[in-house]
Amino acid sequence: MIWNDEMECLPRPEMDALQLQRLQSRVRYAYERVPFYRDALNEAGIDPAGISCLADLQCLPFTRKNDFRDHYPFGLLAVPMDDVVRVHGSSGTTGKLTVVAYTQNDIGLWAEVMARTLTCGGVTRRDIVHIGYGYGLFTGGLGVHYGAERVGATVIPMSSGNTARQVMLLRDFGATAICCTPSYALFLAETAQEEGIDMRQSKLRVGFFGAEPWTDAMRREIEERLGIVALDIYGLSEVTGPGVASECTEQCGMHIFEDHFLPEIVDPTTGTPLPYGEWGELVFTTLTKEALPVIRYRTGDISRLVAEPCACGRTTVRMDKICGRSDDMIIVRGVNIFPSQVESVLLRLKGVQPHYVIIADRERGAMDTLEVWVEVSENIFSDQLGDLADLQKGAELALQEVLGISARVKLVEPHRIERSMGKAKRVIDRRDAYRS
Ligand code: DLL
Repeated sequence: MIWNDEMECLPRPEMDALQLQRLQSRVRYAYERVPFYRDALNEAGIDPAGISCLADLQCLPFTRKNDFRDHYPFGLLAVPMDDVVRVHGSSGTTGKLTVVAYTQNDIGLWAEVMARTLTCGGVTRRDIVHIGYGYGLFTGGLGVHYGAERVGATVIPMSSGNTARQVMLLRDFGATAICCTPSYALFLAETAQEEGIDMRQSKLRVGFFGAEPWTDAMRREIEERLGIVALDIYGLSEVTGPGVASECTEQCGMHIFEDHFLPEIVDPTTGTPLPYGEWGELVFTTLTKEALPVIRYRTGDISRLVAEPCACGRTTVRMDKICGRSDDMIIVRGVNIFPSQVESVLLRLKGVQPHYVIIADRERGAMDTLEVWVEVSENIFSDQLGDLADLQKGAELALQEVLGISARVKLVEPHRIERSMGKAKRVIDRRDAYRS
């Protein structure tokens, strides 16, 4: 089933024409209403009336997270506060909150793209949707909520936390769909197991997971433990929240809702646009948002675009799984490392659990060190010491092969690594202490 087949299956030439018309009008709109965009476009010598083809997008200046921070809290708004009906925010890891705002139409658009997302996984009004994303300033909870209501499903607005109770209610209410971060889905599965509940016997059949990077190996783990189809969903507050792109049940890339969000891939260092198929940083321009239009927003997320049509019938461009954020990447002894590389190695090994943390450190004046802590399964932990030593050695060899540098693996007992209710923190960079 497709929620909006007119837009999601639009032939390419018509989509291009729609995008161009919307781009022209949105850039003019931003220029007229937001001093920041007027200044940036003037400085780049761009007259919005001169945009005549989609390729002209590449001449427009970028917008960055810092621009939001510099105009905190409401300096980038294109409408008066009276027209704003909702505010959300995303804190990131450091610094000020990134504030975003919505008009009534923006909330309607958000519900529409989230309805498309849920329909990508076959959700209908007959479903019961358990929402375990946090409610509040974070866009996850309320974003999914409005989409599920738009579909007409029964919504269980759980938010995050109180995990044992969530497991009980998942079962008692007979939820058929679940939405939360992938790391939290695993925590729910683990908690259910401890309570003696087999989630594979529950009515759950599909999950919508996002808000943090996760690998296909993690997908298989979640699908196996919860007995569901696990889909990847993508979005970010600055562009609207969840609902920018979603996998369908073909599970081969996320369909970007291109009539609202215009994607590009650029070289993360130089900003040069890259062709379809190449990995680089995702950049989005919003085509319809009213309160907070964004032009060429640098997401920091690394992915690639796929143009081939999908077997599901949707014609929209797809984005590959995010392999990391440019600012999540750590450089150890000159080598670039993404947590997703470590995750894909660890989850291939028998006897380890999908709970890990990566620690980069530096002895004063010495070389960088890389350590990976990973939990082992209960039965292995109580096994022979020799087995543990073999497992550790195997993990170190596999990491060396994939990362290209050596990493020390520390096998830790079950539950040693902190569980997250929302976005998991995978990297601890202790070298920060030595940076001035
Ligand atoms: O995380 C919106 C969201 C909520 C998406 C629920 C999906 C589900 P922010 O808090 O602004 O918004 O964080 C956005 O999260 O730039 C990515 O780095 C990361 N992210 C979001 N979805 C995915 C995903 C929400 N599917 C930042 N895979 C983005 C990898 C993701 N990373």
